[in-house]
Amino acid sequence: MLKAIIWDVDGTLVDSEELHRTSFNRAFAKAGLGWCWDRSVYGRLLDVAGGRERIRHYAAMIGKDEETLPVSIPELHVMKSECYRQAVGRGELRLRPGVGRLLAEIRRAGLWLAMATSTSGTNVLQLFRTHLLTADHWRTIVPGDLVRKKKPAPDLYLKALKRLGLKPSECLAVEDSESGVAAAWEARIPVVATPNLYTRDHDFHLAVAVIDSLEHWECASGAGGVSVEDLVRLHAEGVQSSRRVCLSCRMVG
Ligand code: XBP
Ligand code: MG
Repeated sequence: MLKAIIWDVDGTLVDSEELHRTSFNRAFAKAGLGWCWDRSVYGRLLDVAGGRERIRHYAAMIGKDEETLPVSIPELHVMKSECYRQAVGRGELRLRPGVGRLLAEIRRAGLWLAMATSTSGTNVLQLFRTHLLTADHWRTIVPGDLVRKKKPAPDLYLKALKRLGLKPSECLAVEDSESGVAAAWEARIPVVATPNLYTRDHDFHLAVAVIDSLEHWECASGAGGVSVEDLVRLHAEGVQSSRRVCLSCRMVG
């Protein structure tokens, strides 16, 4: 029986990766680093979960010794996170299409909502402060700064299961990236992938289904938005690998 839906944040609940990218670049400029991540570079760097880890990976990639940087990587990440939260505060972030409606449907159906995200708790709080999401709608929230290993390690999801007091089979995860899907799968939680512009070429073979849009699916035999009933049905079908499911005609793409 499905009892809880565990949501990823960046790229799934909110269309945030572009804002994260520009916030990194603002921090690099402030630090006088002369680094600039364009979309293709950032798309590749998204394989590394966690902003601090991503900066560290990039510095190593371009052969930069951390000691030689004008500011430390933790400081740089603090500067980036401040830029990101200010941008969210200016109203530059949106829920992904269909998310608001689906969250309301899930709550009306009596299912719990939870979050498992690599980003920081402070960034999640900003989503509540700006009323993009409502804090007391969430049974538990596990941010990246509460675990030692971020996605694709299962730690975030295992902590969410422990806090919810549920078995993996009583949950369904929703993720936008390959590392996120792998993290949920490692925790034995059935997971639905909903790619975005940055992750559409990721490998989702571990996902129960790949849904391009939570707001609108369309096929020969119909159209509509992803409903809580669809999620319950996909959960019930359990894990079947690498299929693009059309929610109406069940056609496998
Ligand atoms: C995705 C991430 C995050 C963000 C950047 O998080 O990997 O690191 O890209 O945020 P999610 P921070 O698991 O929600 O998809 O700089 O705060 O890490
Ligand atoms: Mg994500």
